[in-house]
Amino acid sequence: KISVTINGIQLEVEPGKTILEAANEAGMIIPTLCYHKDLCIAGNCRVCVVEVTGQKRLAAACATPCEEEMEILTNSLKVRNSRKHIIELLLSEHNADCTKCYKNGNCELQELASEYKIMTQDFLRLAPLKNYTIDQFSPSIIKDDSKCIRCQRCVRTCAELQGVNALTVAYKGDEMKIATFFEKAMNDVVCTNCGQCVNHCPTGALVERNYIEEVWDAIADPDKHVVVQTAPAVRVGLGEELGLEAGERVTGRMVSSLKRLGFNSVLDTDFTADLTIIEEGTELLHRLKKALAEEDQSVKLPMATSCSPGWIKYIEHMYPELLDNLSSCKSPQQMFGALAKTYYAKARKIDPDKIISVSIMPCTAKKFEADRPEMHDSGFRDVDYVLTTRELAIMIKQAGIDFKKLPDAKFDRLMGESTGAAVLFGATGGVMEAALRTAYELVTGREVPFENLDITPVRGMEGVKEASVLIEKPLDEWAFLDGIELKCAVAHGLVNAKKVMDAVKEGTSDYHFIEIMACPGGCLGGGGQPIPTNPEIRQKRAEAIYAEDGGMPLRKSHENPEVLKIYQDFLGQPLGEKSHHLLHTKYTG
Ligand code: HC0
Repeated sequence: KISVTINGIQLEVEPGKTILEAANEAGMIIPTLCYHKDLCIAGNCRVCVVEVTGQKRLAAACATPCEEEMEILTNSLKVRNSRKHIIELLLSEHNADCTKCYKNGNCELQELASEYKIMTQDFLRLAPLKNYTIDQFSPSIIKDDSKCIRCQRCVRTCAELQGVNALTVAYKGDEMKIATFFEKAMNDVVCTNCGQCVNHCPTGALVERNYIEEVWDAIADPDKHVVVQTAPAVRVGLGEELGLEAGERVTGRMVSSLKRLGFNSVLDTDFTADLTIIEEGTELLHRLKKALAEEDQSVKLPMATSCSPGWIKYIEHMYPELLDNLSSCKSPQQMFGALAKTYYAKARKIDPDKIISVSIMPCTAKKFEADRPEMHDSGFRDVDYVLTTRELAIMIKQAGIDFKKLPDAKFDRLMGESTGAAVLFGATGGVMEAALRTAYELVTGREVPFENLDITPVRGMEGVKEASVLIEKPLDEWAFLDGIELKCAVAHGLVNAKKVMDAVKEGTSDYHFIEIMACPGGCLGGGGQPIPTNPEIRQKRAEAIYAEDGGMPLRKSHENPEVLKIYQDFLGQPLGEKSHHLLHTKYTG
């Protein structure tokens, strides 16, 4: 350990710790803007400057490691004045129409301006706003350059977490801006709509395209029947946006709030997550049979999950030659949408034309997915509006609902019943774990050989995880699998997806099944989740997902009674004609 003094207090810190980390751990808060725990250090905003005794220039706390005997002041007059000037300069180039900004009340620059009581206009006329662009062409993301402070968090996010590089720094000096390739619209470049840039932006420069008013209008229309589905990861994130601790499970209160908002039926994406496992698991077994027992070379392995729309857009852009490796299953959101206007409409005797289908997702790419031309198999647009976890929280606040005091409520039926396997979808490795619980049992007639059904090798935050399950003594139908070690890989964050897909492309992978989720941590770390999202918060949400699974009476998708019922009453059999039409698709890039 090394010894440093911060604001007169002597501290022992680990070598390599930055001044920012050491101060924060000791309860001394230093403001930041360009810094984010998920990203490499940039040190470009200078808001975190501190005074180091003996040094003429102020140092950026985020980028300066502690040194033995260092004496640091985080709140001297020089520091305060300097910080204030920096904030004033940032504001001078910022379109500070705060009351009309979507990020009003949740903007880091606004918070700093408020803390430092920036009331002068010293710089406001020196740097008038230049011509700027507001890009509203994407169904998921709005990019407003007038709000950008050029901290480059979005650029680092897109490069480091996602390896997509849709955003970059263009031009120099006061012309400098964050731009796409040739300044095209986000919708026309390699952007996957994952929204990680939105989640990491400190201001209103990158926000989700919101559909709050459209949903209020639908709820108010007496001629419409508005159904809402909630994604697995929303129940472990929503509370944060409403004053609760990270990782607090709020499933019952979330359902209660949706009922109070006026939705006609509050249903669960988890139901179709269970259904996905039946369809996808069956598809995997069929592929294995063709490839291994019939030696059909046309069958592509490994089969890759297809439920994360950011991942789908990524493979379309980056590995179009591997599109046949994707499972043909639509995502649970889209399966739900197609069934809401067919199966549900029929069973509840409602004209599908009158159904408005809304989904609450931790994801901005889900807005893009619902907008895809492939997603009209019910004869209508299958999912009408997608709201993020954050948008739902806004509606709850607008409605004057005191979320903390809400009683728990239960999902409605049909399409509201689910198992623990389905909720796992919200965490990286969850689809794999759910699929293995079912596929192993279908093949062998026995439960998957992991204690308490917890397939721990696919859990955790490692970028790429591997697991294998030895199949022994399968049922007669699956005899060809006897002695086969089923090999699986799980990747989250597109930078990790690249590692797995490069191996698949080069033919050096021997996996049978891979799960890829676009966002770090899986959906629980989605671009539509509460801000901030960072490694500790993702960890807490993941623990909540596993606790939710552990507490469910049913924990295997094939045991979901409503899933059994839909096959009996409507779909017939997995991969049958109706399933094929409503629940499967082919992405062609
Ligand atoms: Fe996900 Fe999903 S698990 S993608 O992360 O598969 O967004 O939560 O809703 O559709 O179920 C997101 C989360 C979903 C879907 C499910 C899958």
